[in-house]
Amino acid sequence: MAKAKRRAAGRVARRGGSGPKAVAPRVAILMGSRSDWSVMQEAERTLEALGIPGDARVISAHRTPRRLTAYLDGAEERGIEVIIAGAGMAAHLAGVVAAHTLLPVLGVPIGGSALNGLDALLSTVQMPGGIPVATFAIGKSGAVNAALMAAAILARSDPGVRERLAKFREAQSAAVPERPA
Ligand code: RP5
Repeated sequence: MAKAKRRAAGRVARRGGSGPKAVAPRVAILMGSRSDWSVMQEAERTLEALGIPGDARVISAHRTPRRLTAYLDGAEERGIEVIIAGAGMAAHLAGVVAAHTLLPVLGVPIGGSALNGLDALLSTVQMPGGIPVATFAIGKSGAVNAALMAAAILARSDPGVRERLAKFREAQSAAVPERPA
């Protein structure tokens, strides 16, 4: 489906309404557990700041495998363009998601485990050749950067997102003081 048509078709998909805020999500924010939300919320907040509708879901590769395949079936047709997947411990979520889709998958390792997220980092980043997962920093920095990368991907074909991303960078630079005190 053409991009403009897809967006128009999905405009009522979110919140099931037809009001001005009912916009089809373009970025999926998946997480292996509700306990990941405090980290993954940073991805949602960052996307919101850039005016990009996200769709946050708890989907576990091992606890809810059917939910995973059901969500990914037709995700592209529903208007999803990028998938962010965050998980902790033996974090196979991003890899399994990537195996089910041709959409770009951005992996966020979640910390808080006995190994402080090193387990999740290695599980996410060490994909064997053939199924790529772009992997970000452990925790909130990774969630923010995954959202910014999603925006950069969308910005290639969306001048509005590109402009908002440029403004975000400008504001970020302006907020850095020249002197420490
Ligand atoms: C992973 O196991 C989740 O992504 C989470 O980070 C971790 C622990 O999950 P809970 O036991 O807190 O649900 O699958």
